[in-house]
Amino acid sequence: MASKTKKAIVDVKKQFDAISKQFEMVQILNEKGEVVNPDLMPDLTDEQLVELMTRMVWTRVLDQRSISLNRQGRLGFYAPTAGQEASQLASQYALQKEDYILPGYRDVPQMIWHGLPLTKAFLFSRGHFVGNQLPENLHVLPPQIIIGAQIVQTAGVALGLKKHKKDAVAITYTGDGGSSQGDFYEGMNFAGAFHAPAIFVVQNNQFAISTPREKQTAAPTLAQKAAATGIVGIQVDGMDPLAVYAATKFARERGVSGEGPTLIETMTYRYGPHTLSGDDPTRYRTKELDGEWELKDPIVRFRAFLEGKGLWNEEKENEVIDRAKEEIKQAIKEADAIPKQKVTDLLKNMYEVPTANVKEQLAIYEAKESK
Ligand SMILES: Cc1ncc(C[n+]2csc(CCOP(=O)(O)OP(=O)(O)O)c2C)c(N)n1
Ligand SMILES: [Mg+2]
Repeated sequence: MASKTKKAIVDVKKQFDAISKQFEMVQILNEKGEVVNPDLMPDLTDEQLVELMTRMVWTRVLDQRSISLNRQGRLGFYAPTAGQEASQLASQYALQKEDYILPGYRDVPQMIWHGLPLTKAFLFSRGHFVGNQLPENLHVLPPQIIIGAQIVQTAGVALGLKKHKKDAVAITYTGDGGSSQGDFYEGMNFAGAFHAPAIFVVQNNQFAISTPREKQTAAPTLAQKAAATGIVGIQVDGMDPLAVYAATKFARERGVSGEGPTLIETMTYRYGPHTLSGDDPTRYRTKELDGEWELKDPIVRFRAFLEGKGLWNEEKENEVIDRAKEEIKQAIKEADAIPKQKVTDLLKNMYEVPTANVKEQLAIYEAKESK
């Protein structure tokens, strides 16, 4: 029932409109590869622009090859990444080596470009413990499977960086679905309260498995979820590598200069299924929707932009594709050469000091494996 007061206690439309206005999507490069927001153009050199494109093309090949290898039974868990290259790689490109990445299961490409050997990525996919033994100087954590858990962990890592006076940030990635989790708010709230140098990237690929973004939350944008915890929120075109790079660079600078955390919502799309474990996107997405997003493709628009500057051509792209295929072949070979995981390997990796029952099981499996 409408109340009988002379004036509404709040102008609902005005409030919602005012909020929406503040979180309008930032774009620098449009779908045709034209610069539409020159004031925000990041100061990347020609070499850096080419490097970013190279990484995106290389990673698209990795995605295609990973899907084939999975179907041949040569890889295990795999969450496709095609469509999300700008969101994933342009944000990582704005980081420094000393920054920590706390990835989700779809974020293996950022780990690779931060320095994870590809062989390790393949071993992770196979569930092999060596895949989670990360090089000491590599500032990444293993991919998080529990939705949203990495947000809380990122708040902690970022606070640690601040307390140790490091010139670095902790960046984490989650999905649109992840932004509906309790951990998401807790982590952002904590990081906000302590002005911790954290960057929360919400890769809004429009679906949490089969659940559309609209059914996840009543909030018109995910970026505005930052406001309630007193942190800055930005929505960017996640298919635009320049916008993603500029937003992440801005967030990093804020973080290291003590201004606190930033939330970046990247508007993106995954072309493939959720994972390769039986998901069928044709049951919850239309061809029309897929088609709309394919027109926004990050590689297509960046290619057009770079070709316009005389920095890219078909020959260059083919070289990158061939190199990627060769490096992938080599890394799979190396992964195949690692001895198969034994039950005792798993048990030995449970605790630094095994508990009594783990010791007991170790003895049983050592006996079995020695036969
Ligand atoms: C706490 C928790 N609940 C449920 C799941 C099962 N689950 C795995 S992926 C997923 C959807 C996540 O969607 P989103 O955050 O949008 O990320 P995307 O896969 O689209 O990148 C769910 C519900 C889980 N892994 N963890
Ligand atoms: Mg999603």
